[in-house]
Amino acid sequence: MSTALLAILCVALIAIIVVQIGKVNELSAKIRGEEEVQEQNNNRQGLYMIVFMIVFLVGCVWTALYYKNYMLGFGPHDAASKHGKALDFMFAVTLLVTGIVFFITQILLFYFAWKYRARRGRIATYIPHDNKLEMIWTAIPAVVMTFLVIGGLDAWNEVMADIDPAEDFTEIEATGYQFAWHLRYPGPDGQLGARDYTMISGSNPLGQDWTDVKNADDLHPGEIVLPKGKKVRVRITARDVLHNFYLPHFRVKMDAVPGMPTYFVFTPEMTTEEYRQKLRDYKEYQLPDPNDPEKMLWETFNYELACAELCGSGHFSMRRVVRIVEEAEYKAWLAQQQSYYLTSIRGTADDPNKDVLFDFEIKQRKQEFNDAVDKALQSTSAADKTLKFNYVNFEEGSAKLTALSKYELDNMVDALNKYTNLAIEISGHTDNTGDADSNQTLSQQRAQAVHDYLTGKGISAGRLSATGYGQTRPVDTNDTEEGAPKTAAPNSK
Ligand SMILES: [Cu+2]
Repeated sequence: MSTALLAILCVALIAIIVVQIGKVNELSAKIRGEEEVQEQNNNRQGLYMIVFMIVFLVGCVWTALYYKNYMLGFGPHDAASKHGKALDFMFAVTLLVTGIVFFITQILLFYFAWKYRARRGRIATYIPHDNKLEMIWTAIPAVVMTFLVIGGLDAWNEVMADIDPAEDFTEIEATGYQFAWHLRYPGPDGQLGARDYTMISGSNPLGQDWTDVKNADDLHPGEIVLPKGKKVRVRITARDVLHNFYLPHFRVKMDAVPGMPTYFVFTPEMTTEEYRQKLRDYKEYQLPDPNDPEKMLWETFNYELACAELCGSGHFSMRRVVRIVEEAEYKAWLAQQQSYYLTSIRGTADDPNKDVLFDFEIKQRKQEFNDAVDKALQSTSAADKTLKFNYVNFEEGSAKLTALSKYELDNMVDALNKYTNLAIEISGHTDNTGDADSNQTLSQQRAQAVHDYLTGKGISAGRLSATGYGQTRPVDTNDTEEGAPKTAAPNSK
């Protein structure tokens, strides 16, 4: 407040001085003659021009140096991606070229104002038109601009180039909505599954088509984690209004438009940790973090994803942390992520594939089963020797096997064919709802159904026995609707 008052007083004072000088000039002009005073005045004004030029240009250089750490590509604001460095370089070249022009024109402007000030006996030259001059000051800027524009186009084409499918790259997807980013990573298959906006629902935020097997392993992580040094292609889209996918440290910025998928390809070149170590050298980052005073600002630094399109009242909350890590750490992180489909959709009412098994599930279940068989054969404990048919089910209140049960039963057939001296007891169980006697009968029928399936596949009946235990020995909490998991207890002969 007091500074502002002081500034106002200074301005007022200067104004008064100028007015007073004017009055003195008027008075002395009357005494010494108008012309002489006018000439002195012109000389003084010319000198002021030169003084102003020096102060102004020195001020320009000083502020540019003083604030250089606030500019992209300088100081702590280094680009963390390959193309980001190219873009920063272009900015620097443009700044240099326009800077040179700026200094030349400013110096000439003030120098001429001084040199050609009015003097006694000097008459101004009148030049109505000069073709040569017109040519020169059109041609030089045109040539310089051409180089800058071509350089810019070249950089643009390089930055916007799509990926060659033969290249090794990671593809992720970011969907903006009010007010967050929903991220999607391809699972082990490396491919993102199909989407359709009409399929968007509470349980299907991205409208993924669950009948597309590529969707089965897709991940929905809460943060962006990417490996250093590998090309990333980001598919960018929006669910409601315009958003903008902005990674300032990587010089990535692209609109997210509903109904019009866009993309951006970039290669992160510094891990978060490396960037922090670099920031450590700058005193503006050697201050305690206001949110975590135990740590310095450079220690708590994170790359971020922001929305760069004012998309509504919660716009600010679209920030997400971006972590760049070494390849090994990335793989470990990826291995921890779980498929959205398998954890949230598979087997629920929203699953259109309830009656089908995916190839990878068949393989995975076979592996699980074979491991259990191997364990049973090696172990002496009764618990290990009891194999549970996790995926054999019956229709409700009946001994009719469901269609999907055959996969696990076929695994059993394979195991029996492989270990020819293996014999098993098939035990049938039910839950304890309903009448004990009928449960007993049902469990016996169900054990028999499994027995019949196996003999139907060529296993000799002599190696199998089937017993119903009713509800007397519940195998586990019956979480299947059919209510009757079966156990098969292999006995080595
Ligand atoms: Cu937004």
